[in-house]
Amino acid sequence: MKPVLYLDKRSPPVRSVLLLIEALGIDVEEKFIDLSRGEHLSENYLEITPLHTVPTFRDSNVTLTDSHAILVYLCENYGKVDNTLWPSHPIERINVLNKLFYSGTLLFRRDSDAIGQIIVNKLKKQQVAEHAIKLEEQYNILEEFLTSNKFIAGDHITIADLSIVTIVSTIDMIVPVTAEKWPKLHNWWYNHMQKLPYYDQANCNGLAALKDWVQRSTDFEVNM
Ligand SMILES: N[C@@H](CCC(=O)N[C@@H](CS)C(=O)NCC(=O)O)C(=O)O
Repeated sequence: MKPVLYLDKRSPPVRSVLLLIEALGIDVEEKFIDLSRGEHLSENYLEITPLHTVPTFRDSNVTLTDSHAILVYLCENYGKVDNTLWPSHPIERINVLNKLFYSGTLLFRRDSDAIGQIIVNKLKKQQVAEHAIKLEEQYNILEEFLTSNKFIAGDHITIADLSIVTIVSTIDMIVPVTAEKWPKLHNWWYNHMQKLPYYDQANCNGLAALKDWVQRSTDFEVNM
């Protein structure tokens, strides 16, 4: 039986899993959970995950409810032995894990605070600007990471890059990533991540749909 991915492609964590699925060529069954219609709160979905979040991934004997765990699981179970997206060397691996935790606990939190409140509370321009300050701080942090390393967790692309790029591309609708202010981050995103052969397919459709949703919720001019 194929593994099942419960998803709404507007979600950045979902899109990071889709990037990896494309990168590894994994065949999954997609089940759409429409967040805008509240399907994540339905009784059926709550039985699958009490967290009522997407993505959720189900394989023969596991149900995983966190994108970072899913990324690791897919590499370990569906990746090639020499899969550099999830390096085998212990130091390289812990560096990737460290950045995945940053992505999940801080970067995504800032992103979802801003986007979630715009959508739910219909924030006005001035209130969005307050979030922008915190988002810029995250770009500064990422700029630091990319000053020490060419990629987020080392000298080559890993699942940490796949996790973070979907969030950066989402935040960009509020604070555009400019080459003047964040040259390394800009270069990483435009010249490396956007050039991945599976980037458009896995990230761009869901991102465009999220931008539409956000634009309909605020008077702030979203960067399309
Ligand atoms: N840490 C989780 C976060 C997942 C998450 O919060 N997803 C959001 C969409 S971006 C969601 O499903 N929100 C619905 C809710 O919280 O009820 C992950 O990375 O998978």
